[in-house]
Amino acid sequence: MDTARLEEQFEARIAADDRIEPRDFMPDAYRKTLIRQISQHAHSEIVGMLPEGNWITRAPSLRRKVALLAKVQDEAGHGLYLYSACETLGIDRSELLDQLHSGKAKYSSIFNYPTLTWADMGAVGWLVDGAAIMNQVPLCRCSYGPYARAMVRVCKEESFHQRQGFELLLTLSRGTEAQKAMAQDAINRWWWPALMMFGPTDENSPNTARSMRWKIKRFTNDELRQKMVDVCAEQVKALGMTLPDPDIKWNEERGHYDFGKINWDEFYNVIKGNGPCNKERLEARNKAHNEGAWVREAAAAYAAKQAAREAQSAEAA
Ligand code: BYC
Repeated sequence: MDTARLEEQFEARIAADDRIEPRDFMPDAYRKTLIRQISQHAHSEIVGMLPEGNWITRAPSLRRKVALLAKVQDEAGHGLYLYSACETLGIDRSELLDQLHSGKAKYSSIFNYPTLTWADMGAVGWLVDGAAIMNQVPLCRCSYGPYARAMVRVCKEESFHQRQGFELLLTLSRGTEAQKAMAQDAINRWWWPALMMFGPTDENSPNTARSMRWKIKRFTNDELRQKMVDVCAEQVKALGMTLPDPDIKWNEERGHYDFGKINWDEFYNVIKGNGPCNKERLEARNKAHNEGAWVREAAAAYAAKQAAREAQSAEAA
């Protein structure tokens, strides 16, 4: 069948809400954009372990430590499902890791900010995982099967992460004046970077229109950002805290909260590699990868030994 006919069939399947599977025909550009998005997503999960990993040894109680450890372990798992989903598109994991370690690949801007106090564990859970859920629930309906299926489990776990963050902030918000101030300071620092997680405005987003047409993305960056503002503007009231934006105001006509201007210069600066922690994050990932070389070598040697044994017993049989 010629390519034009195959592309026509592909478009018809997308229009019918069919799932595209790894062995199905897909246009090159669809494959490329999925590799781009899924690999950036996988890298984000892996780099995303670092800001929280920073607080595991300093958690204030055993219960908090167990919850934080579980959350960080979940993120490692999410990274692994996502690398596997990406590999179904015909790219090798080692190539993806090289792209991350060399600084060529992007990962979420949010993980280039430092976690300065214990309250940041609450703000990250509430706002960063909150933004992640907002973005990822629609990805469960993504047109590419392996990505959509990976997202189902990821979202269940993200929901637990978000609630642990909110509950942590709620506890601080009922604590001493110093604890309340620490919670408010964390919210102030994480609010704007969390809104930037959704990506550039729709008019400055080169990939959105096509990804929406292919049903990879189901909502635009601005639509999801607005949903996030609407949810958080209400939830912050339960904490007795405020969002650091004097322009947040309910707009009856739009049926949404209006909000202030995002500092897009800051966003582009961070994704270009000049955020507060970009260098530190890449160094930490490179160090972990190099120190893990012996594990990969041992696993490969073991696999080769097993394969040789199996070949021997197959010959003998
Ligand atoms: N940070 O045309 P656009 C997590 C890039 S993991 C850095 O709108 P698209 C979690 C974008 O890649 C969170 N780069 O792109 C983990 C593109 O660059 P390239 C990660 C960004 O793909 C652990 C350019 O800007 N979640 O939540 O249509 C602990 C133009 O953007 C960012 C995902 O990855 C950013 N914030 O839309 C806790 C979800 N935003 O590739 C939590 C899956 C944009 O052209 N990804 N860029 O060089 C997506 O949904 C989409 O890729 C995005 C961007 C909405 C992020």
